[in-house]
Amino acid sequence: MKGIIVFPIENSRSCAGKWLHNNRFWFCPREFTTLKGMTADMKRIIAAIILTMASTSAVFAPSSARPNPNRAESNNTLALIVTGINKNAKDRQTKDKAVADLRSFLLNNTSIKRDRLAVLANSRSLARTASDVSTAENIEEQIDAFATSVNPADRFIFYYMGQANIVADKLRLNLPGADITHEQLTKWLSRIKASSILIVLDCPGAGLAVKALSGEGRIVLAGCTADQHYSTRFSTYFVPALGENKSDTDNDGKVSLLEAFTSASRQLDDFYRSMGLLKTETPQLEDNGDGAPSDKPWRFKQDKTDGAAASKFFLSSKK
Ligand SMILES: [Ca+2]
Ligand SMILES: [Ca+2]
Repeated sequence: MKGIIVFPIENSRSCAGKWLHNNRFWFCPREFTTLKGMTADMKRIIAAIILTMASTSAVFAPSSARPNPNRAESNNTLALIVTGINKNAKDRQTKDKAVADLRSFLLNNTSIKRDRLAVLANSRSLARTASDVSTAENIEEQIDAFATSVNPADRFIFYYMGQANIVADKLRLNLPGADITHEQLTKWLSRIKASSILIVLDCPGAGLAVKALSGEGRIVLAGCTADQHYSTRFSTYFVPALGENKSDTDNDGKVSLLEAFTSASRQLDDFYRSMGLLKTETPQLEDNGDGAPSDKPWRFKQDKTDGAAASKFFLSSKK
């Protein structure tokens, strides 16, 4: 019975320890005896005081029930998907489909709102519907737009799939117009003050950028290592895996980022094995902030390296 208040009549010092206990005021039995001797008017006055205090009992609520001024206002997810130029028609088609599928998944299967999802694609891309061209200027502008609206409790996703190459130890994302280096991207993304950031680079040589992009509260996925320079297929398997029930290997009803990554990695293994090809892409995951990725994060409990944060990161709001 929260809010029952009993009011000491006199000698409050003797009852001081009983004034407030378990968020309630209590009578001191001795003073209760004194109350019996009061006139009717005095009792009415006391009753009025008790009622007034009862109506304001929230004042005495525990601090945990009060609004926390430090609590962030929201925990939305914001996402920027980028795809660059691609001279190989078949590869371009595959990437465009993955971009369209990712956009559709984020809008239909997660809590991401339409105005918090941006897609930037090259002008020939089928994925260009409702998107701007993926120039360096537009990417920086979009990141800055998100940087001004993001709250610390929000999550932010940057997802690049396309072509890239390494020049002078820098990964260059191949975009319409000027390329951008992973250093430029790192600098721009540092403006996003979200407590949880997912960065996916599905492009040749992606592993080179992992160290620079990693950090506290960040999960970085790379489609392949720094030494692998062929076009990657990671998103072809990873994007569908985000929404597939079969990815949910621990049967908790949700697909974690780690489960989707694991499914994509195993399907890639199967693809190269079935085609009799030498595997030219080994996906990497870094989520413990030390800059060194793992290609077997599903072993995080044994290896004590990356995978724990990704196992708790969920995108889909429904199975
Ligand atoms: Ca699961
Ligand atoms: Ca690591």
